[in-house]
Amino acid sequence: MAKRLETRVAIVGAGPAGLLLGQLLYRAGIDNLVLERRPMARVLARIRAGVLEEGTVRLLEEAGVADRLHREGLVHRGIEIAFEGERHRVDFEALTGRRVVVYGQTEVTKDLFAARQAAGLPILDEAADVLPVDLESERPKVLFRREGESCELACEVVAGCDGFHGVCRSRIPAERLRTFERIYPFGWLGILARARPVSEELIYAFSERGFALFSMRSPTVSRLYVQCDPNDPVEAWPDERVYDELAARIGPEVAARLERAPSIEKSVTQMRSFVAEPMRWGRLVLAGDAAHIVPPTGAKGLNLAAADVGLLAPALVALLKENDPRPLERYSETALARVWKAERFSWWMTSLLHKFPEGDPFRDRLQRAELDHLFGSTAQQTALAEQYVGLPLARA
Ligand code: RFL
Ligand code: PHB
Repeated sequence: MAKRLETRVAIVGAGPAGLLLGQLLYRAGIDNLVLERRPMARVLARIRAGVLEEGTVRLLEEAGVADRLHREGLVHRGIEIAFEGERHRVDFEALTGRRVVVYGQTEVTKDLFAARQAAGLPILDEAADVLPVDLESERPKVLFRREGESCELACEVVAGCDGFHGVCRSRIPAERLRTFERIYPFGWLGILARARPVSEELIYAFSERGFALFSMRSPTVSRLYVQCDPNDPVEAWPDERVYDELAARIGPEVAARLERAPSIEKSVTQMRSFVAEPMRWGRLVLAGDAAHIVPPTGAKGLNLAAADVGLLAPALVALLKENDPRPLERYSETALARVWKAERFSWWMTSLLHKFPEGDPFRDRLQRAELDHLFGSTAQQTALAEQYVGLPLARA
């Protein structure tokens, strides 16, 4: 006999998408339950994104979890792009009147988790064999196993916030699901280190040796990335090699300020673009990485997840409190229109700033021309800036 549980919205995944959705629904008075495959301590320790758009910050405010973000987040008014020893600033504030905030996804997740705990709302972590069923009915269920018990969670909507490797997307019948994918021939090796950032702003560097990114988490913690082979094991990148590459790719002036502190985290990320359509099927909705992936160059992944949730939460409120299914019926189309623009931007930033290993001289010349054009053109810089700070959030 399975243990029976009940809620209005079953949220699969306790990443930023799932936790933010849970918090927005809770504040709207809608009961929800979060199921997570990993131990929560593991989820809370992940080091990922670092840049928040203003729209993401607004959603975190709406969710009531922005106090620490306002205290500790670093407001950034622009970025620098380095090429052949020269740095060019893209001034977001002058070009768009807007800014971004540097505040780690790890901290966002911690803040959301703390708020959920303070409200006494459930997260069932270490949930195994999670399987949403009956998604075409108005009473779907999520089956799972936990602490040796079979469980059955009855609900009205299943929110698939279970990331790229989750189970929810695969519950859309293959003949209804269309996917689009591009895998890039490189990855990012990222380290976190207790070292003062080399600059107050992020520096994206392109060089013949490949891409490098100088980011941060605080005035005393640096987050640094170098383009690498996507199959490189982290062991191939001892700290000395990482720092040597960072230095070689940025040039001597900035390299002189690089503090070679031991890394406290190190990982390799494969670069991928991916979109699944549609983002709703029956009473299953997808949000965040469960529906789409971008390469991290444009800092869009977490922000896209938040934008989906910003659209989804009011659509679920309309359905579950006002009995109006129309915003939810429009959710997929509305979300995808914005998703594809962020996909295009992330692909463009990635293509602009990485060394493509195939050795296509025509492509290489175009890339240089594009960088040269960007540095000399206010119009092109404005296009970059307005997408980096974030396109307007849609309403369903
Ligand atoms: P997550 O964070 O992957 O969370 C999904 C959760 O679902 C759980 N799960 C399951 N639970 C139950 N049953 C199952 N069958 C399950 N399968 C999976 C997982 O354990 C997990 O806890 O997805 P979410 O919430 O959609 O959030 C998306 C973001 O995490 C992601 O887009 C960003 O991290 C991407 N990203 C960046 N985004 C930005 O906006 N700005 C950045 O600067 C940025 N930098 C980055 C990044 C991602 C990176 N990596 C490592 C992929 C830099 C890096 C290096
Ligand atoms: C980060 O700080 O982790 C970061 C910043 C900007 C990006 C990607 C990652 O484009």
